[in-house]
Amino acid sequence: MKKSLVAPLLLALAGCPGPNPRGVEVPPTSGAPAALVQGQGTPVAQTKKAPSAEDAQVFLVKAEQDLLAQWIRTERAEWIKSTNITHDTTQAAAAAQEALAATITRLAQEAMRFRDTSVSADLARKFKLLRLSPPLAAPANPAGRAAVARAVVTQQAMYGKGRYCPQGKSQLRIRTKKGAKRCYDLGQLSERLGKSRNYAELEEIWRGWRQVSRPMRAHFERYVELANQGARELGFADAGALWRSRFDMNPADFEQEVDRLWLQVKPLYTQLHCYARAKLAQRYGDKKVSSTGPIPAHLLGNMWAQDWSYISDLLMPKGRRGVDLDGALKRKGVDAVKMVRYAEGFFTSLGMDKLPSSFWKRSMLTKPVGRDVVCHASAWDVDMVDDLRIKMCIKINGEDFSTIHHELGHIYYYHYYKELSPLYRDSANKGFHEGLGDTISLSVTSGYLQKVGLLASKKKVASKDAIAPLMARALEKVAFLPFGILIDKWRWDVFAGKVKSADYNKHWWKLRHHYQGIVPPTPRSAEDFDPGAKYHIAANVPYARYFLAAILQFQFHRALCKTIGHEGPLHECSIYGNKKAGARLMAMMKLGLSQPWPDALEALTGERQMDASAILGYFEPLHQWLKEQNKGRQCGWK
Ligand code: X8Z
Ligand code: ZN
Repeated sequence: MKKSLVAPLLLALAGCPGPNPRGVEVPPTSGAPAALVQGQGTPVAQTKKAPSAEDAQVFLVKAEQDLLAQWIRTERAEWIKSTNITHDTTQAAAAAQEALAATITRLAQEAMRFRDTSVSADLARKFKLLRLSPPLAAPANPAGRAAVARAVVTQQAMYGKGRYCPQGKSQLRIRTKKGAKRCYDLGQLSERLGKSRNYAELEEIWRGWRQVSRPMRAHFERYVELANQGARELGFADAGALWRSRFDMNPADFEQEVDRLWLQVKPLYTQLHCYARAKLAQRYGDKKVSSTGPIPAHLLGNMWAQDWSYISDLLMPKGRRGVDLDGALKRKGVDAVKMVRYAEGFFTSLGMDKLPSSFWKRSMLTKPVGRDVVCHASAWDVDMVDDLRIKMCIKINGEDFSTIHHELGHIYYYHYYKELSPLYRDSANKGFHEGLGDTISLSVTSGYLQKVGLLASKKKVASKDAIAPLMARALEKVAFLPFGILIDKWRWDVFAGKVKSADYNKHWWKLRHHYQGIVPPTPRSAEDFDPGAKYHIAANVPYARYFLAAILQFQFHRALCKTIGHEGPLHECSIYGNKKAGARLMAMMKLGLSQPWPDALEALTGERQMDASAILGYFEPLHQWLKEQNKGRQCGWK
C-alpha cells in the first residue's frame, strides 16, 4: 500500500503492493511543468518575479520531504487499521489519509507557480508524477475530501469484517468449534468453495459471501461521485481517465493497448474455457452446465472464478497428475514462517539481500485470533526505506506458497529502489510491481522443488509430459486473464458515467459474461453489489496492473531464461541460483520509476513493447492439446 501524491485517497493503496501509483507519462526533455498541474485550481503565492529553475528545484526537494513524512504517517495508520480493524483505528486511518490529501492539494497548488519555468527533464518528470499519482483524487474541499476517505475506509472495513451467517436451513458443511456462532469469514468460505463438489453447497457459499457487499453500494456511489470531482479538479475527464494516464500514453491509447493484449490471448482462454466447461458438465450434468453457454460462476473453485486451480482434480487429463505441493508442504511440516523462508531463499539465491530482521518481527504472517484484520495479502514499505513487511493469513498450501513469492516481489522492489528520490520509489508501471514476484513463481518448477527438497528427487520429468504442469499453470494464469481485464473495464465505465447505480450489478454481469463466459448461479438484482465482493473494488485498488503483470511476467521469464542459456520448454526453466538473472532483475528494480517503463522493459528483456507472444509461446503445447480435446465441441458461449 502506499502513498500517493495528489489529493488522494490513498486508502486505496492499502493493500496490494503498496506503492502509490505514481504516474508515468513520458516527460518532455525540458520545459514548463505548467502542463502538469493544469486544472489544479487557483495558483497561490504568485510572486512578481518569475521563479527560476533553481526555485523549482528547491520547491521539489521540500515537497518530496513533506510527502515522505506524510506517506510514512499514513502508512503506519493504515498498517495499524489493517491488522486490527476497529472503530478507532478506522477513524485514525481516515484522518491520516485526509491529512495526506491536504498536503498533496497544497503542493499541487504551489506547483502552479512554476508553470512557466523551464526545467530539466528530471524535474519535469517529477512535477508530472506529482500530479498523476493518486489512485483516486479527492476533491480539494475539506468536506468532500473527508467524505471520500470515509466511503473507502468504510467499504474496506465492511470487506475485512465480512461474515456470512446462514439463516435457517443451510447446506454448509464447514466445521466450526462446538457452540461457536455459525458465521463464516472469507477464508473459511473460500476454502470450502475450493473443496466442495456439492452444487447446492457451492451455490450457498457463493451467494453468502455476496451478502457482505450488498450494503456497500450506497458508499460506492458516493465514492464515484467524489473521486470524479477530484479527478476533474486535476484536469482529467474522470477518475478512470486519471488511472489510465499512468502508463506513458494517453488514456484512450492505454485502453486500446489493453484490448490489443486481450485479443492476443483470447483464443487460448476460449480453448481452456471450452475444455473446462465440458469437464464440469460431466461432473454436474448438462442441465446445470450447458455445453454451449457460459459456466455457472460458483463451480470454478474460486470465489471470483479468477483462478481455477482448486478444480484441477476435475480438469487434469486422466492418468496425468500435477505436483501435489499442498501435500508436500504438509508432509514436511512446513509452517508459515518456513514458507516465507523458502521464498526468501529463492531471492537470495539470485544474489539478492536477505530480508531485514525487522521484516520477521513486524510482518503479520498468520490470522490473529480475536481481532478483525484485512486478510487479503499485501506487502508494505512503511518508512520507504527498509521497514518492510507483509500482511497475510497464510495457509499451508501451494496457492499461498505462490502468493508469498508474489509479495516478496513487492518487498524486493521496495528494497532495490530505496536509494532513489522519493517520487521515483515505485516500479516502472504498476504491472512491473505486480509481475516481479510472479516471475519468480514461474521458476518454481518441479525441478526447483526437488532441488530444495520439497519434492522427492525422481527422474527428470520428460517434456512429453508437459500437459500436466502446463495445465496446472494455466488454471492459475490463463483463467485469470479475462478477470484481470474486466474489473477495471467495469470501473472505467462507472467512472465515465456510462452506468447508473441501479445498473451497477447488471453491467458487472454483462462484462463477466462477455469476458469470462460465466453467469451467476442465482438471479441477481439491482440491490446486489457483486463487484464489492472483490477486495480491490471495496478497497479502491486499480486492477489493470494485474492483467499487465500476467502478460509481463512471461516476457520477463522468457528473457531471463534466455539470459541463463536455458534450452528446452520454458515451463521447465528455473532461474533459481543464477546470479546473472538476479543481476538483471536488480538492475531493473533499481531504475524504479525514474524512467518511462519501455526503458525498464528494455533493460530486462531487450523489448520495448508489452507483448503476449511470451505467454502464448509458453502455453503453446497445451493450446494445441486443448484444441485436440475440444474437437467436435462448439467453443465460445452465447
Ligand atoms: O491482490 C493480489 C495480491 C496482492 S497485490 C495478493 N493479487 C490479485 C488478486 O488477488 O485478485 C494477485 C493476483 C491478482
Ligand atoms: Zn501484488
